[in-house]
Amino acid sequence: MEIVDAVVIGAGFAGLRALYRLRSMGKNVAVLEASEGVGGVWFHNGYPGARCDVESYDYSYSFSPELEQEWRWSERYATQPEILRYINHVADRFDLRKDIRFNTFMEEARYDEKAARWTIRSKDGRVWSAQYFVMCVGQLSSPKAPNYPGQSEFKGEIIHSAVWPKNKVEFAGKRVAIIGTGSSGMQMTPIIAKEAKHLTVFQRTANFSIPASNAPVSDEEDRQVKATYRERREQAKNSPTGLGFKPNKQSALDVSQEERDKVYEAAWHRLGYGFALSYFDILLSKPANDTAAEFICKKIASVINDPMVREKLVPKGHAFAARRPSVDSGYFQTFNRDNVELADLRESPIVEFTSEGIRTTAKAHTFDMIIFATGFDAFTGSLLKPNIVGRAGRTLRDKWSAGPITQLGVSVSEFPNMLIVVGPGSPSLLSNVMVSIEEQIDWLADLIRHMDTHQIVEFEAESDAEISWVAHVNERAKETLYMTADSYYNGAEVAGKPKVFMPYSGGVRGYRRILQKCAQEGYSGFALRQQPAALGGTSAHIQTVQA
Ligand code: N01
Repeated sequence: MEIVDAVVIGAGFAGLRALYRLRSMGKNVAVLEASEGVGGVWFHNGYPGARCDVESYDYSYSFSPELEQEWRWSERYATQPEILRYINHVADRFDLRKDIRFNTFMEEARYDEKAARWTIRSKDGRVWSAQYFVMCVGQLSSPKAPNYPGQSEFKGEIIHSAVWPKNKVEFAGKRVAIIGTGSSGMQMTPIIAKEAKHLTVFQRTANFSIPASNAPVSDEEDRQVKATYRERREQAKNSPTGLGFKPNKQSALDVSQEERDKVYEAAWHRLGYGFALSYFDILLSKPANDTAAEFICKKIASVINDPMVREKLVPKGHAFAARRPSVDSGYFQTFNRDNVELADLRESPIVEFTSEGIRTTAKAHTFDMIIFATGFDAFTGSLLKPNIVGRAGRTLRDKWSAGPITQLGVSVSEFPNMLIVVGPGSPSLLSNVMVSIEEQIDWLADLIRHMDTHQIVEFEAESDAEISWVAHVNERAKETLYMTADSYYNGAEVAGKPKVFMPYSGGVRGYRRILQKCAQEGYSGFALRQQPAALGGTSAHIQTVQA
């Protein structure tokens, strides 16, 4: 058994940041990572065209000014290989690998109530004992794939976008199918279309998308960003989504159509995902949203030649950004190519896979390769995969059977000394996740320092506090249009999953204030004990003023 202060699960952006921060506090940390490399979702999602939809300079760590200055991003939106190079550079530069146990899948974590420690077991039988158990497993890390009748009969290759092979996948001369038109499907479509003999894209829901307007980063831009990086970071931290866009305080309904179209036109060419912030009420009011949706639909329609294909590709039936919109590079234009076909799954669902391909209610398609771009069991998938056992044998699966319950998105009652980074109940996927990761980890580190200072051995979310937090998360979600559409934000992506809103929609700035207030109040909503509760310890709140 390896005895450490903290076990961190996952060596993606969150896991490495947690390791760096805890180690700098003198903690002995072991990071358990299921794969053989760092990067998390960026390690696995190596499909062609994979790139970030947050600008490179903002989708990067802010904790080291030296790192900020020495790293040179080559494009406005970095590709997956460049992001993977970056995170590998971080791992090497800060000598993080020595504390990462690769090829180590955490199968079980069990809380020892008397010792106030977690016992963590890997699939291959190794054991760790730690005071703190930190889940940095990501929100989009548990891929989901359909299971159609006859799937195992297919003679060709089946690949999932989120488990992309490390060797180069050849498309030349092949008849390829892509199932799924979320960000992954939309990003890979234009690239595969250029190489493949024939490409069929199976669409269930037509998705909104904004052009990426990607471009190389010039030396002058790089110099400008680096000269003002601190201000840029502050702006990101203080923006609603962590993306740095200044919110427009105007309503979309308070301006003339002419003025609105000008604003939308500018946003269309520059903002990507930030288009949703063109007016403050786009995600709050359906009539305001309709103005944005109408503009986007016209733009999409204008680049598709075939009227029948156009009709199918133009999004309908859900509000813009109520489901995660994509940021694409020529997705819609790709359907003007002779070798590309759109298969509408609402009109003609898949009946079965055959040895030759896919049979829908309309026709039998022949393929050499089928790609599932069907997404993830989001937010809770990876948190519920291992068997996590808290107080009195209570499992997290059982506790969350009706949906995730957390105190501030970071902690769960009955699971003392367990911390979750960018999980459900926090801004997570509704924010620039890098801002959220750094913010939460710094807060968790301060909590641990507070515990050390005051000889506290056990913290635990209070049950009343987490009930209030879940109610608050739901109240904030009800103010928005998020619950008007089925999406992975609300558990609709997996059949049978509880239909509850997962992330916190109150914005990163509002969320940070709540975290800060909690800390200033001596971690209100948490029991802090100098003896484990199992040995009679009671909560001892010691108020501090955070720097
Ligand atoms: O997954 P998705 P994704 N039969 O869930 C369809 C991030 N990301 O991997 O919409 C047929 O969005 C499903 O159809 P429907 C980003 O946050 C970021 O594309 O449910 N189709 C949908 O079209 C993104 O939001 C980047 O009707 C099925 C698609 O598969 C998130 O990851 C790049 C199906 C799944 O879309 C997930 O994106 C890539 C079935 N049985 C991803 N099941 C960046 O740029 C599902 N679908 C940073």
